[in-house]
Amino acid sequence: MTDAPAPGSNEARSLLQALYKEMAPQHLFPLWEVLHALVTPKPTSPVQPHLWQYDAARAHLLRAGDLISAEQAERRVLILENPGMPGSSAVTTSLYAGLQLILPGEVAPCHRHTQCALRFVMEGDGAFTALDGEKAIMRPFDLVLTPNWQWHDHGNTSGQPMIWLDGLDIPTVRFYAASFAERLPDGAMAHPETAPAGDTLARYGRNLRPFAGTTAARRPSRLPLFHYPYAEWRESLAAMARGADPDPHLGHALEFVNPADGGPVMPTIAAHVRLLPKGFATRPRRATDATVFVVVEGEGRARIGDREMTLAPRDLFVVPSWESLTLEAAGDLVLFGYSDAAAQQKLGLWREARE
Ligand code: GTQ
Repeated sequence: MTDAPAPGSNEARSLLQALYKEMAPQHLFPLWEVLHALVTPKPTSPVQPHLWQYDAARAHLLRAGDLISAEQAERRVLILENPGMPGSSAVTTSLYAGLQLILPGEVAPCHRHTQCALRFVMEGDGAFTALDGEKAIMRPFDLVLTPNWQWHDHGNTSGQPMIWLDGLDIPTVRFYAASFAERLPDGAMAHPETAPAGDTLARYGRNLRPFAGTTAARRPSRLPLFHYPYAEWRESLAAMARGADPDPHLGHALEFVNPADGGPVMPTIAAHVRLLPKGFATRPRRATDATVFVVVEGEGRARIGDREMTLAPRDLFVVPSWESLTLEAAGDLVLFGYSDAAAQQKLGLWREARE
């Protein structure tokens, strides 16, 4: 210690390099070499803005449909992988997105897992997701939830192919190393029916709920509702748009809520819809929740940082954390979006900035 060189001198620097080399085999590393990359003054993200044109993705998915059955695949899905995170199967650092195809007559076998999932219907009408043995009949642009550890199977008893967007928190669960998954015992494909389709919507979806502790309280009390039909959310947006000016940063926006607590739809995932009237352009806004969007209706443009994208119906795009987003509606533009805001808000991390 006594004959140590002056800190910052060339001699000290070269001794430090020698120290790093000696420590490395014991898995010890100096924080001061990496601190500024670890604790950054603002978010840095590998996630890149990206747009997937629906028609191109759909063509590939239908080809896969000729080559592998839903049963063989367990889930026949094309992953929307972020170009900034090759090999990750992730669309953002915390979320996954995929397009799932079920052909007429097929079933995707029943399973459950610790990942939370949402389904947003892209095309087709009349297939189902069954949650703990209750079917939700899926119509275009319906939102259906499969919260963690609840049994779910999908099937298509309609006459047309059915495609929906799967949004899951797979990267989040991977981060916590908390993935568990299982199939129904004895190779069973479908969960036995526990309630008629629409039962949960009737009991919990109309500002009503069964008395706690009674036999009528069938669903988990902390997250009862799992089907948010397009016909309902679209009507709410239309009524809003008739009655008031759009918010300058969001347009007319509504978040899907869990009726049990008024919070986001699942512990890790928040979802919303918005309507931008024809000719409206938002002011730039950024937020820490990277968001996956689906164009439900209309045409327009998105500017994400310095990237410009043309939006057409059913296209999908991703906005990274803390990139500024501006949207312009050429005709009435309706978007669905999901993000990890639900998790970030619980952790005290979520921020936004409006210009
Ligand atoms: O339907 O349960 O896209 O478990 C990825 C993993 C869908 C599903 C996906 C899954 C599912």
